Amino acid sequence: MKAEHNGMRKIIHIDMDAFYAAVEERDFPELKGKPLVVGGLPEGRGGVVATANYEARKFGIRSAMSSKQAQKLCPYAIFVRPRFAAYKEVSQKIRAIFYRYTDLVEPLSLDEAYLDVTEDKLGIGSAIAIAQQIKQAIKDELNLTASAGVSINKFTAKIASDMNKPDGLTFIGPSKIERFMEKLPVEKFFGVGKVTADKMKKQAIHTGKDLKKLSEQRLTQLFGKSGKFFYHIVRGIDRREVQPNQEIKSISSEDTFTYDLAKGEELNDWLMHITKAAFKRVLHYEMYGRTITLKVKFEDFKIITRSISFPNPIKEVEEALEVTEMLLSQTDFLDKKVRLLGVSFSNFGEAKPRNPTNAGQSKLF
Ligand code: DCP
Ligand code: MG
Repeated sequence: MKAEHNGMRKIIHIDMDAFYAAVEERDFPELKGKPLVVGGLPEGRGGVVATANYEARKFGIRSAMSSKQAQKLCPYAIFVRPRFAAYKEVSQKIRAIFYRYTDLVEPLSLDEAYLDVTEDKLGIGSAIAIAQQIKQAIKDELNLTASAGVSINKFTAKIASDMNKPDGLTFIGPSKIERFMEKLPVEKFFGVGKVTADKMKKQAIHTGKDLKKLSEQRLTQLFGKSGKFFYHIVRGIDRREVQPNQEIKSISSEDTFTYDLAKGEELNDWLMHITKAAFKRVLHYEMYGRTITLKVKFEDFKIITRSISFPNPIKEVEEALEVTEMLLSQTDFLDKKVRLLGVSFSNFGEAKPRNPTNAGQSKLF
């Protein structure tokens, strides 16, 4: 058992404000104060909005909306393409700030993380003070703003961080938590999508207060495993722990075929397709491995893997395609057909020399 203070944890949820857009405004100050959309350009087909700054949101522009619709809502909005490398760099820097206070950091995305500061590294003690310091460091060192939620569990910390955006700091303490949950509309509950929300409304469940009237058994009956979670969460109980950074060890893609394939042309086409899909992920994460592994599952369900490592990371898709083709051609099929092919990239060591656990100790930026 980990030491806990009266069993009460101190959890912070941090979420950057209008993240991609804020980085663009910071790096290109001429964009400041104008409605800004980061995402596909409206003239390009199928473009979607990744995010919009708060000026653009006034017009109703939201993430995941088509760029076309966004342009209709605000014809004067400025559209810029995302610069993932820049966002990733900021993300690493905010994480380095978090690690100054605790190693229990669970990133949820580039701009969002849970921190367990029940026992903080600097002995500050107050989770609110830590959240303030983190926000200040993000402002001073990165010229960006974040919103923080402070509470005794992940669920309420996350809800809290969203309550006073942008640049907010919201504390939901233990004495307020149950009343807070009673007022909360069911849509805001973790795991409640549109379907579940509709189902709840049919049962006259609109808020936490309504949920609280139902027994654990009834909730489980209605909503399965989530029902149990709802029963506890509405009473302010969420025991999910902050899971420290699960480092990505490999990036892969695989496909099971609808019918088994023999060695030959079609298999090579699939291999090319799967290699490209895996490499697309590599580009997304910008994590270049030095090892490529080919996985082959045969019709008798036997799995073999073949890999090859290089002194330098694989940075080009052509290189990856050449390697996987070679690995496949060297594989002995023993006359068996193939059910599945997979390609993975690993061994990111060289590409990521920075160690996040000590990155926060000194001023890196
Ligand atoms: N994002 C995306 N596509 C989505 C949602 C988000 O590409 N459908 C990207 C762009 C966002 C970033 O992820 O900047 C973070 O997502 P958030 O939901 O935290 O949104 P923002 O940080 O942009 O705004 P907010 O101030 O509401 O947190
Ligand atoms: Mg955000």
